[in-house]
Amino acid sequence: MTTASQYLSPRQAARLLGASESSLKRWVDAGDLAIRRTAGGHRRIPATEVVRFARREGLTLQDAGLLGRSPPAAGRRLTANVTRALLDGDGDAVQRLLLSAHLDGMPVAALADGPLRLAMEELGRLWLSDPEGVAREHHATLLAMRAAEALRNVLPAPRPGAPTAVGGGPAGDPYLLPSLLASLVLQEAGWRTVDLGPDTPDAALIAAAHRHGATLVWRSYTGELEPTAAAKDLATLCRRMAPCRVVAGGWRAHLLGDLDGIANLERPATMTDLAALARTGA
Ligand code: B12
Repeated sequence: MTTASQYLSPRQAARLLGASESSLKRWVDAGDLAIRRTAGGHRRIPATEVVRFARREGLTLQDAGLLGRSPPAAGRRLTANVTRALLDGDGDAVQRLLLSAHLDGMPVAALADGPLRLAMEELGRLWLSDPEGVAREHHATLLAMRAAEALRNVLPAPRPGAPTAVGGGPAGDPYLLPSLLASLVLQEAGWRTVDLGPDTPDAALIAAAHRHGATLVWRSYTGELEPTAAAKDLATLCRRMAPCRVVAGGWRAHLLGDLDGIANLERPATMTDLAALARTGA
């Protein structure tokens, strides 16, 4: 069976788009649909490319079975499968599971708050009992990142004139996934995003935000931090960025205390909350 991480023949792609093979050829010739050639010279179209094209053109996918979509898996089962795939180091499976769930209607924010967060939490306990635990955790982080980037391929591209959001983790914070996921959630809500990744000092974030004309910056507080200093830095960041919105979240964000009275600071607890607030302004 063809899976969402694989390739379709022109005939399959046309069927999926509910179009004729000659229309498909026209789109390919016009450069609207990227095509690859197999070693034997056969034309193949990445499934993710077909989904992206369908979204852009407002077409409804006609035969989702071609993407290997499974019926909506119960959340717990999806989490168990993602955890298993990450533990096994099976990157294709992680990608397929997340992509299928997303194509079945699960927003990126729900994938982040549910299966991805829970699977990584489970992985984070391995080091206590398994000498290879740290290695498996590192590998899993990279596999989860690749799968998250594959989701970006099927998100709608930002519309011309879409507002820009720039963000990353604070200086000294090594965590990659939370900031990457925040950028995907914002993109899904219609923003153009620039993820600066982990360990991004305030001065660098501010310079990048100005260069990109950002109207929102995000911070993910996940790594170890000194609460008083981090809260002071965040207040200064808000002051220097005003009136740009500053969105602070992450596992350790609650350690920063109340920070009341900063007009341009928003503190959503989850990616789902981020998605909700991102819809205002996009
Ligand atoms: C992977 C990992 C690492 C990797 C990171 C690799 C990388 N480059 O990304 C490395 C190896 C660097 C690492 C290091 C350490 N780690 Co670590 N790590 C993890 C692990 C397993 C997963 C983190 C992750 O990516 N989660 C996935 C994200 C998506 O989930 P999340 O962080 O919960 O984020 C959610 C929300 O907070 C929110 N959110 C996050 N960011 C944002 C931003 C915005 C704007 C919004 C709105 C929301 C939001 O949405 C997300 C989805 O719901 C966690 C386990 C866990 N429970 O989190 C341990 C964990 C956090 N690490 C831990 C520890 C102990 C350490 C080390 C001290 C280990 C050591 N001895 O060196 C160091 C400290 C590093 C530091 N400077 O802070 C402990 C912390 C325990 C504690 N209470 O303090 C944990 C909980 C593991 C454990 N059970 O012991 N770690």
